[in-house]
Amino acid sequence: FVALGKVVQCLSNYTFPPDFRFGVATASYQIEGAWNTDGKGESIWDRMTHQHPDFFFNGDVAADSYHLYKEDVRALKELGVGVYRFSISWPRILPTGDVDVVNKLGIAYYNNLINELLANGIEPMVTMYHWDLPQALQDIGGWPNQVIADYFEEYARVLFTHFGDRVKLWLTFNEPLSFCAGYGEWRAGAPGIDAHGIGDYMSAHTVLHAHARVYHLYDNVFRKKQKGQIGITLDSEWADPFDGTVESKEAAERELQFQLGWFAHPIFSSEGDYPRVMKERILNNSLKEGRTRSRKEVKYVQGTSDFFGLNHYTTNLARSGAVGETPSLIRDAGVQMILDPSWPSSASAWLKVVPWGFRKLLVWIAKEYNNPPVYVTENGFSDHGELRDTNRTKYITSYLSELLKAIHEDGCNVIGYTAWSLIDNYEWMSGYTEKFGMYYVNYSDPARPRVPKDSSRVMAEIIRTRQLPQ
Ligand code: BGP
Repeated sequence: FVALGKVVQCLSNYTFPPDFRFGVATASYQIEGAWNTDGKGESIWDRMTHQHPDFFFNGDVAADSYHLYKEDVRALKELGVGVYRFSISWPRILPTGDVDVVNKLGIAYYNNLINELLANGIEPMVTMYHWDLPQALQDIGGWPNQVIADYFEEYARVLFTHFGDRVKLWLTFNEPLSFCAGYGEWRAGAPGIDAHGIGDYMSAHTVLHAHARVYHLYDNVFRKKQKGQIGITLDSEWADPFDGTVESKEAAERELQFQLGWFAHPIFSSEGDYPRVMKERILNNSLKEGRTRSRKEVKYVQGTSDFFGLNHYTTNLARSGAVGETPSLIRDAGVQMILDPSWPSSASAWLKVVPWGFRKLLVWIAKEYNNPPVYVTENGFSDHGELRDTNRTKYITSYLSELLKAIHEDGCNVIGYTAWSLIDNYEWMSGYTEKFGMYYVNYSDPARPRVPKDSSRVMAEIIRTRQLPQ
């Protein structure tokens, strides 16, 4: 540890506030495996990875956490985390997406995991939806179809009923920007359909409504007794102006509104609804073909989050310019995003190490949304699986250093941090080639032991001392 301490320099020596929560994060499809075991239904990721010619990898077995969850908890205990963020697989609980069939063995699996966590003094933080939609619901249209909100509410009711006595930290959705884009043309991912145009905008309507439905359900039926908190995890890069021109500054701001404001503005802003700049640019284009939102709907969604979950990894430079030819979110935004070649890289082409962007984003959120409690639900670094993962350590410590400055110098209300990720897992677009884990998993060993990397020891020390290594 001392040797690693020398590698990371100029880190902030502020301490983490006494009630600041530390943890790590995972997601069901990326770690559980057991894709068709014990009555689990098929998800859109099962279907796509099995059928789409571009996908060579899948999560059929993954880290086999369905069987090895006690190994995960052992690693969590070693890290000393207070919180474990994981997601529940909707089709493992409701194989067809519908409450007609509740899979008892699926309920038992999550009960076991939750109980094992609590027995080890670790608080569960549960994401209800981390992208594995039951295929049966995709067959009726998936997220662009507003009826999916009804199903989501009923699914959430099952979760509150079975787990709400012990789970007090809930996230409805992980990164709606990413999975709604799967119905547009920004980023390939399940359902892997050839969609373009307005599918992403229509999905966003459904997702915001579904989120609010679940928030109100909790308020009306469960909150008094269960006393938990409901949030949503949004993702955003920081967009920094490419140069000093007004156009670039406006482009950077526009990019933040299109990435983060799209979902944050309707829920967290005092104004409600989609960001003004978004509406201006798309009202006569894509959104008109989708559905605009009534005033009643805007009110229904506003204020429906007890905290702001944030996934942040990297930064881009933004400048104004035409992107794409067909109507799409990217074309509507009209921003070209550029990576500075001088920024250190990870194993993922999109992930550059730009710690100062993290602080700027936290300050932007504080200003834009009246300083909400922000829970950083993901942040992490990819490599090829080295045990001496010095670069991951540098990434995590330098980003945490900026987070500390945001708290102590900028007054940002950041309340927790769950790093991505506990273990090497199935990464959506790169399978098992890019690794984010603090624990190594040997995927050619059927026992899949969790082996600590150096970064896990540094993380454990940060959690123990509540300070960065000096
Ligand atoms: C986030 C997801 C995570 C995780 C991470 C790494 O967007 O919420 O599930 O996968 O990104 O990205 P990727 O898997 O695309 O490499």
